[in-house]
Amino acid sequence: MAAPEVTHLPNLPNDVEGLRQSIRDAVVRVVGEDPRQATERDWMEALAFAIRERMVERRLLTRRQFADEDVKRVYYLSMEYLIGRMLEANLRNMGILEPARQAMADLGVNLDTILDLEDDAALGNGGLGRLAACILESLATQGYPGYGYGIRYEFGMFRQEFEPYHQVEHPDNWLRYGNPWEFPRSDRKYPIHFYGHVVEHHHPRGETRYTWENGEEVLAMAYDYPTAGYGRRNVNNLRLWAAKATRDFDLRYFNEGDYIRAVADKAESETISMVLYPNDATAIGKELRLKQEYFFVSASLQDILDRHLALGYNLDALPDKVAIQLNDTHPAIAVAELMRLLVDCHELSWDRAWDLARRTFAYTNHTLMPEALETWPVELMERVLPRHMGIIYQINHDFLEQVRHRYPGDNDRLARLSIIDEQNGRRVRMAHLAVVGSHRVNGVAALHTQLLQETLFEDFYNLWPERFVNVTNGVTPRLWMIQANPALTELLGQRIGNDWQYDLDRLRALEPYAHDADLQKAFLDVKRANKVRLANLVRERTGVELNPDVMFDVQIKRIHEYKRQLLKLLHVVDLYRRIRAGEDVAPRVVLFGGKAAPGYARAKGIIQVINEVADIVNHDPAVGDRLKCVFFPNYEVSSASIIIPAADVSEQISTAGFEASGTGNMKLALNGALTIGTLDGANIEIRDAVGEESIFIFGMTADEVVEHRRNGPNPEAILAQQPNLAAAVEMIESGFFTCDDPGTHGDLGRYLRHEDPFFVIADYAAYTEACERADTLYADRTAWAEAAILNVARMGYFSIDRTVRDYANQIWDIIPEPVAPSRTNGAA
Ligand code: GPW
Repeated sequence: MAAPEVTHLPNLPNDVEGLRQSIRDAVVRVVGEDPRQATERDWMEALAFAIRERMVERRLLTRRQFADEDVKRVYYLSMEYLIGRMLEANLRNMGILEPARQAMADLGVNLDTILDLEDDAALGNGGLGRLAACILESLATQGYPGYGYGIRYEFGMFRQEFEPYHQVEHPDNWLRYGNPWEFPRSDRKYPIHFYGHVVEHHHPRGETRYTWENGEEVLAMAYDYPTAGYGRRNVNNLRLWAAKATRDFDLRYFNEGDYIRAVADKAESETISMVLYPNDATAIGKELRLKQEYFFVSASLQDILDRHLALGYNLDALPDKVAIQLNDTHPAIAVAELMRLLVDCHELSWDRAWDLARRTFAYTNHTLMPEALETWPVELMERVLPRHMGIIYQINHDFLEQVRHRYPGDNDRLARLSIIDEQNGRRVRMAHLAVVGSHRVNGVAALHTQLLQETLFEDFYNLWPERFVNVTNGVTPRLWMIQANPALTELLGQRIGNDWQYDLDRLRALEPYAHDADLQKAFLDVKRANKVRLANLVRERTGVELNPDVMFDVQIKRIHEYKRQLLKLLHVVDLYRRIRAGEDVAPRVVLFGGKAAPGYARAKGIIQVINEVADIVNHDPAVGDRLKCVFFPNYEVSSASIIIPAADVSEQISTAGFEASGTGNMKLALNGALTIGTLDGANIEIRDAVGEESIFIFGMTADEVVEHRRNGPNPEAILAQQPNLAAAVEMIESGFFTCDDPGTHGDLGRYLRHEDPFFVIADYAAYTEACERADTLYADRTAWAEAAILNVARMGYFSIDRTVRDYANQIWDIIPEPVAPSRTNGAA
């Protein structure tokens, strides 16, 4: 037992006076500046340091308690965490936002100015990465022992600029001022092996053993980000890995005197964690990507096993003490890596290891789209990860034996189920590896899980129906309501108290007041104030002036053909043409936001044409306030939290069957926007929750889309029957909006007339009809307010806290462990 002096934790004060002292000291001791000369950025850094020392203290208390209580832990493995800014979130979740505001004011600094200086931590592309960030926040808030593992990319999601219409990508150098939130752990390093070859060692009695020899090694070094729960003392940890060269590199060429080559090689080996691939829902297929995946998976599993053993458990207890969630197939190589660690390094028998691995892993699927499904050429896998290729063959062999036994003679089924795709030049199907190696597989919305069972994983579902479960996505109300929408938060507090902050279902208490005229007025006032706030930001970023009394119609998400930004754009062009023709149309502001993957030409073309249309529409004096179109540049988490509370209408118009869930749909509806949407992803569950009166559903269902495709779609025939739509398409292809590059819009016309792979043309009439229903309701302010209030009141189900409880109960088998107000420390 260590002396009390050694086990003591500092227990820093959280009142205004205590904070002020910490901040003032940090300017000198950490930033190294004279408080008399400190800049705003110096104060920001000092404040961050004052918070982080309080966070780490609670982190240690949390860890002590988890160790004392022998808890089961969950580890979330994700290539992406789309966190956004951390300062305000950490202040709020630590419960010191208001004292810190006061302390800063005492020091002569305005907190809001400081908050705006911070760069987003954008270590993700979109929905998948943001979901991971929400899940970590909820794990901490609910007191679950849950940890994130990922990559500390030096460069996150690129910064988007328009020059002037097309997207240009700039590197996101988010670490250029250093990062006060991270704790570099140079004592936590693991070797990661690539290339080389495998040597077999035959034993007369017992199993053949394998060693992986030669090749290259790089080190994975841990950087820890404490993650605070809201309204609790629990602080969990997100551990991100950075690549560091081994000492090997120092020795390799220095002896031969090739100093420059040695340093260059060293730098090259550290590129593994340099940059996030900016592709959303598309497999990348590059060797460096495979190395990134293996790099962070191997480091995380080595760390997990080290902790497990250090806590005194034996390996047979692994599934009882550890759950590992694979966020899509990006970390699916973990199945083979855990087998390697257990069999080759810890010398377990194959069968014992397999039983442990399968009971430990679970896999979340986030898409059905074939281009997003990762498969690696066998030849590449063999070269980069030779031992893993051997392990995958063994897993596949055992698995197919089982299938043969169950379905004798069914060779087609064997080929369909095999982890190796023999059709397309031999590739490893990572989704199959993940399903075979997990005890649970989940989709992220009811429709998505159903389609997984009926299509992509049909054969697996027939084999193991009990393995498949649904866990519908959710969003954290701390960021997406309390932080993003303080005005509505305040109003809710006045009307129904603050319990909803911990239990979002309690928003239902608002229902009885939906037709209360005072509440309706207050609700509309809040929305208008949020629209003014957004209009100010839009003016600053784009120069476009928006009228806050007009409907704000918002489509914010990655640019993808299946998400159908073109459907919204056709509507804009249609309205514009009709306004010019003297027709009276309901006024609206249409706001787009989102990035295109740099190599996705069609998506970049969509951005360009939207910008070109916007430029013409916004400068046409015949239009005035009746139509404005804005492409908000560099849409990211921090701008989302200004845009979402200001939306009247939420566009969720993907072709049915393609959006696994969506989570923007949830954030917007929670903030009182009414959804115009297809019966896709979680839109269906949102409709079931909010009721038909608070949502505008339109278009083909997933079944009808399949049927429509089978019948051979004919967009030209539809255009011939719809003069408004035809006129809009003609206006675009005629070059009316062409500003930059003549001819590009002709190509877009051909695309819509002859390809239209996501049925924009076929759904257009139904879509505009839904928009008109929204216009009619919007014109009746009382009816709109009532529908919007009911919408908010009924969104409780879409809290990430419910999502996380579903994972905890159905998949992880873990329970909350709230940290008791100071035990070990004797603090208040
Ligand atoms: F393709 N999603 C995403 F499934 O944001 F891997 N990026 C991705 O690479 C993939 C999925 C992947 C999204 C889904 O498109 C969206 O529908 C879902 O709400 C979100 O993941 C979170 O589940």
